[in-house]
Amino acid sequence: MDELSLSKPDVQIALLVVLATAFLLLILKFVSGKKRGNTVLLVGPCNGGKTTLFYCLKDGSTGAITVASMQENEGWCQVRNDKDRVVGSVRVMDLPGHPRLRSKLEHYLKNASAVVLVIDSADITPNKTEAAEDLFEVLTHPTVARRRLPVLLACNKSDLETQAHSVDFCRRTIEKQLDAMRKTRLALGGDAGRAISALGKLDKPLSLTALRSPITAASISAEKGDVSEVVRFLAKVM
Ligand SMILES: Nc1nc2c(ncn2[C@@H]2O[C@H](COP(=O)(O)OP(=O)(O)OP(=O)(O)O)[C@@H](O)[C@H]2O)c(=O)[nH]1
Ligand SMILES: [Mg+2]
Repeated sequence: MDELSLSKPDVQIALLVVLATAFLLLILKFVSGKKRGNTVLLVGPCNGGKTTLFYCLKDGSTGAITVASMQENEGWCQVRNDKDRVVGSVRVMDLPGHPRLRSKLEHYLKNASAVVLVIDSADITPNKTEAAEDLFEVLTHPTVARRRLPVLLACNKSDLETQAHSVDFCRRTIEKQLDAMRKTRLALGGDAGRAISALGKLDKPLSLTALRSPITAASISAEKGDVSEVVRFLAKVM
């Protein structure tokens, strides 16, 4: 009886320690899983309009004269609400689309809070491979997959009315290409370290709207300053 009453507090303390440790571990897991970087990345194939969009977001300029980027542009963009009131600012980085400079994407994704994939909606068919490759790199990046970073597919150049494809067409084109790419990459087996499971179950056709990282698509015209969908996206991820 004596022995039992002596050991009771010890058991209680031990239980408390175990519970407190489990609780702390749970909190740590939650915090590290949700922790995001602080930069929104503009990525996508050459000529999609990333730099034009960057300057439009940064200083509201439209029709900026650009040349193919050889290095990143970085700046803070003010975010406005629907009533045009400034509600904060977001760090935005415009990455060059040139395939030789694309390796930098891997590095910047570690500190990204969200990604905007900018594509030329008038020229999506010849650029679908590059666009899908970029999306593959983004979505299967271990950090992106773990943090479930939001992605916006910005279908740019909507002002080219007769040539620009619809958002739905662009999304489906990239979806198909990404599906084919994941099969090929898996068959080749060269994707060690990539979170392929982030692209959904293999026995089902890939669907961009049903992935772990939420993907939205919008029609924009960076040249004409019609970028409200991007601003709305920035406000959400701020
Ligand atoms: N019609 C139209 N042209 C645009 C639009 N946005 C960009 N452009 C043009 O598309 C071309 C490429 O734009 P950039 O912003 O340099 O493209 P980028 O994605 O930064 O290209 P890289 O730096 O090579 O990766 C330029 O001639 C722009 O003027 C748009 O919304 N509408
Ligand atoms: Mg550029």
